[in-house]
Amino acid sequence: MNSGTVTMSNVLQRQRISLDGDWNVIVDPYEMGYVGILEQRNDRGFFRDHKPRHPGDRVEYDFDASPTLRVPGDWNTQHERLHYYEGTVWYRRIIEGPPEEQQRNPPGRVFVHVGAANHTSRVFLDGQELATHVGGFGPFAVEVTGRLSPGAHSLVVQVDNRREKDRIPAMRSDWWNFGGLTRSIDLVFVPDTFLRHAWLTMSPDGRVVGGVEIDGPTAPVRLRIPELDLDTAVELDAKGRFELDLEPERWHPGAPRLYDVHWSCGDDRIDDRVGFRTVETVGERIVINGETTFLRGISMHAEALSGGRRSHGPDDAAALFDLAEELGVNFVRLAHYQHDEHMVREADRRGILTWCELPVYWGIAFDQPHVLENAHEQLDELITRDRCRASTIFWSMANETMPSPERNAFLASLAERARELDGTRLVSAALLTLPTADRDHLVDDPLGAIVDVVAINQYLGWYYGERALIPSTTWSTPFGKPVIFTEMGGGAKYANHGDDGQIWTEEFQAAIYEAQLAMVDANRADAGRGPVAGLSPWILKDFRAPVRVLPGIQDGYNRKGLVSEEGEKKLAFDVLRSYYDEIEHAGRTTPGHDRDRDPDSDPAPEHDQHAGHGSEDDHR
Ligand code: GCB
Repeated sequence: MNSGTVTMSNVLQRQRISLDGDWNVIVDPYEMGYVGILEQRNDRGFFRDHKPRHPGDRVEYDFDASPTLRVPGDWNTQHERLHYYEGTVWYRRIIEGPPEEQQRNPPGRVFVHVGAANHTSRVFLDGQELATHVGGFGPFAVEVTGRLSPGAHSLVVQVDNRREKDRIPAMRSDWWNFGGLTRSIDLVFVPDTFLRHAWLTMSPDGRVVGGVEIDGPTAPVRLRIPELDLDTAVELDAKGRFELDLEPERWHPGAPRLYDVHWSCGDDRIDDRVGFRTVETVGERIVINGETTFLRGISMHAEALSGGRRSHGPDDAAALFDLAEELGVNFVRLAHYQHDEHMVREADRRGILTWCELPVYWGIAFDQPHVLENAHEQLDELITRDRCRASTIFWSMANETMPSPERNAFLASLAERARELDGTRLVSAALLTLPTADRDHLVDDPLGAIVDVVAINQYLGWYYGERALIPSTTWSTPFGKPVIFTEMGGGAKYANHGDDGQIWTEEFQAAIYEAQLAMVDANRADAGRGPVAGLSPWILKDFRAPVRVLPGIQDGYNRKGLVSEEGEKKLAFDVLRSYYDEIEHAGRTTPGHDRDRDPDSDPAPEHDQHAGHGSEDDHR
């Protein structure tokens, strides 16, 4: 699992030198580049970045003469011959030391920070192996303090995206296994003592709570929020947590109030923008800042709006959110793995709620202790990075995992850890549902007892179920918790028109949405009609998936997008937009909006929770 790496939050706010740009690369499908560090074989050991010392010196690689790949970026869409490549690529960049920032007095500390490298990577500086990181979507940092003396230094990162049974995700996923240094990489400069983590958020009861983790000789921590007249020494408990007596204006979906927040600890300074809101469940409703909130959502992959490449950075984030906003959402599901930090920061600025997810997806080796260990590492990276973002209301542990004692224990352990790291947000996981003969679905996956919200993926009208019966379908759980449909939808090729009985047409897809939205409406928790507290249909945009092979229709793309891979809108986009528009405007006057009610004394509206559910056999 990970070694030599640390987590570090607020990196975007820190003094950095970007290492983005062109890196020389060696593609190494047969794993020739890694030999034991003690084996002095300069012909291999690509991490040594060796140059021939004399005319007869045999060195069978040469980074200087090797091609380049852009960082950040996936390799699959940069070179035709790497389109389907799964294996190792060695990245090399020369850094001139010491960077100006390091010439300060005192010099402080330097880290290499990697936004994401899919899937497993090793970091080497001047031929020395410094760290291994496992997990393709989590950020990590490697300390290089004292190693960047004057002159040129070779930074090498080995990135390997093979699918393995004991990786997370494992052997199969319905998305492209983009390899590479897919997010930004930076040198980060901090003083000897610095705040590795510093976060503030609001607990469900409206208290402002937070925590810090100090790295280096300890020093007092101060916090300033000028707009709230706060300038205080922070009193930490034994776990580094604290509470403040503050009543900030609330950050609200659609009205995102953010405050300038300034941290200091010794010589360290961090400036952040932070919002405060409460989120809780009350019976089958999701309540934000005391108001029942119906989640008008959409699911997204981290794929750019054009070109079918892995998305990264602020521009891609802005483009994806522009489109989601056009749809009228107040919520996005960032599926199926940890997205770029720019996404949740953009969501904070726009007032859009987010669901953040781990890639614990299909076929995970739940019985292997080292897999659980890595899931914990990935969870820690996600939560420590984003627990200061008001937009984030869900930590999702998994997607579509089959109940078994090992899986239940694995996910229960993740839920416990998530609540330990951040007890202020909702914990969930998207559950698989399968066809039933009955129109009344009971979802009784034992995980329902652990999560705060029962998230259901269902494909009525697409993989199963008669479209005409969808509107009269009901949903219930034995858990008395909110239900959200984290997936629903169907495929259509953009500009393929026909009647709504013709599969792959825009009309067919739009008709599924019509039927599904009628069902959602008839089961809405905020209107007292059932347990459904929101939805995030599958999916905003057509996305690359090697498992989607139908020629002329799929051609390597999952076609369930509301827009094509180039952002062209299909008919279903408007169907969903109209529904969201309608409920947003109706919502202002529904009795579900209840800022003044006391949630504790206000049970969920009555409905026939267990009526006529199917047999055990209907569910897996
Ligand atoms: C699912 C998965 C998602 C797939 C989708 C589909 O249930 O969670 O990753 O892409 O269905 O299109 O089949």
